[in-house]
Parts: sequence; structure tokens; C-alpha cells
Amino acid sequence: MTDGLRVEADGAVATITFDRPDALNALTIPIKVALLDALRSIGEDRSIRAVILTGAGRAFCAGQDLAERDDPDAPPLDVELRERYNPIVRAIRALDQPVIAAVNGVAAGAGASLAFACDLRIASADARFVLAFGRIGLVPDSGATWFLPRLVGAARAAEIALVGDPIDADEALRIGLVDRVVPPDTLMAEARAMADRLAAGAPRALAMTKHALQRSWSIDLDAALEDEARLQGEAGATSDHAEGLAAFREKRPPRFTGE
Ligand code: LHQ
Repeated sequence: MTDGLRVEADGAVATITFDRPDALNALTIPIKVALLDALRSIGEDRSIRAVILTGAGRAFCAGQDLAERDDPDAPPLDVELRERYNPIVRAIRALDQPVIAAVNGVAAGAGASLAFACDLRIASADARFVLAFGRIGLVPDSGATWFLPRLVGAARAAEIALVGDPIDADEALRIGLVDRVVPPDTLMAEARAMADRLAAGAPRALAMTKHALQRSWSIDLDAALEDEARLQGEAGATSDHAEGLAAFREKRPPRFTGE
């Protein structure tokens, strides 16, 4: 556990909370190191079947801590990205467990990018996304140039990235940047309900689905069809598939084990 990041497991759901509310959960090096460690250990923990990423206070995450950049010994930006941000984005994508961003407030810069990297986004009505990079003379990073056009299409991505106007929760829902918008006081309950649903799913099939959706962006239809056939062969050989069929026949909810 590190100052600025809380990681809690409750049953099959792990919740990672950016916890530096006075600085809108801006990311320092220790927080980034702790986040990467947490993602890696969750990845090895088969008892965790879904992950929630959220922020304490009125922000999800304001991105890079700009005060940290005043340190003359701060690593160059490209090094900071290669060594700290990019591994975090890769770790979220590589997790077998689905990751839900519960966007409780402003998500700016790399904070927005981390929300984009998650599998699902539930936003509080108070949430807003700010592609703050351009305002400080930087380019979108931590996957923003890759995720944004895939989430909202090329034209909207260009406007969001180049013009940089904040996007409120309703607009984010309208353009497909978030999956649903809920009242602020119900956000965590809604995220938890979604996490519980995912945690009750067949873990290997969900993991294969997550990774297949990801791969689909870089392969053609023939390759995707073959990918699906290969994965279905694997999924069909699991005990969870047999359990799913038995539960259907017996008209009861399935009890998936991940086997
Ligand atoms: C902050 C921050 C913050 C420190 C609010 N840092 N204190 C990767 C590679 C390496 C380096 C470069 O960057 C990157 C990727 C990036 O993430 S670049 C983008 C970095 N983030 C930003 O530029 C966002 C800066 N923040 C803002 O624009 C605003 O604070 C937003 C729009 C997020 C929220 O605005 P307000 O709701 O009006 O809040 P505020 O500005 O009053 O902030 C509240 C406090 O939080 C304030 O501190 P204070 O002591 O005055 O109360 C801010 O200084 C602090 N804070 N963001 N990133």
C-alpha cells in the first residue's frame, strides 16, 4: 500500500483507488510504481475476477503531477512514458480480468488515457474528460491517440485531441466515450454491480473475449474468424462450458470456476 493509491479486494472484486484528492489524484512516480505493482499482482491472483479503477474525492485522476515535473532531476518525458505510463497501459490491457473505470469526476491528461484503456467506463454525472495535454504544449499520450479514435471514431477523436474542450458526462455518453452515466451517489454501487456480474462470468471465456476484441483492431476478417474458431475450441473444452450447458438444462444460474 502506498500513499496516494489504495488497493482493496472484496470477494472476487479488486478496487484500485487513486487517493490523493487534494491534488485531484495527480500521478507521482510512487503512485505509478504502486499502480503497476497492483495490476501485476492482480493479474496473478485467480481469486480476483473483476477490477474497478476509481478516484477519491472530486476527481478520477488529473494525470501527471505537474509539480513533479519542476524537479530538475525529473526523468525526460519520453523516458517517463516508456518506463512508467506505457507499462501501466499495457498491464491494464494484458490483464485477463475485465477492468471497469468508475469515473467519479474529472479525468485529465494521462488520467483520461487510463480511463480509456479500461474495458468499460461508468461515469458519474459529475465526470468530465479533459485532454489537457495540448494546453501545456504536449501531445496526447498513454494510449490516448490509439484508444480515442477506436472509442469515438476518427473525426470526433481529432476534435477532442486537437481542440481539447472538456467533455461532460452526457456528451461522453452520447459519443460513446463512456458506457453509462449514473447519479454520483450511486456510481460505486453501479460499478460494483457490474463488477459482480463480470465476476460471475466464466473467467477464461471473458479473458479470451477481452483479448480477441483487442486483437481485432490489428487483424483482418479472415484472421479474426480463425482467431474466434481457435478460441472457441479452447473455451469449448473448459469445465465452465460444461457447467454452462448443465445450468441451462437444469434452469439454474451457472457456477463458473475458471477451470
Ligand atoms: C494538480 C494537477 C496536476 C498537480 C490539479 N498536477 N496538481 C506524461 C509524461 C510525463 C509528463 C507529462 O505528462 C504526461 C501525461 C499528462 O498527464 S500531461 C497532463 C497533465 N495534467 C494536466 O495538465 C491537468 C492539470 N489540471 C487541470 O487542468 C485542472 O486542475 C483540472 C481541469 C484537472 C481541474 O480543474 P479544477 O476543477 O478547476 O481544479 P483546480 O485546477 O483548482 O485543481 C485543484 C487542485 O489540484 C489545485 O491545487 P491547489 O493547491 O491550488 O488547490 C491544482 O494545482 C491541483 N492539481 N491537477 N496534474
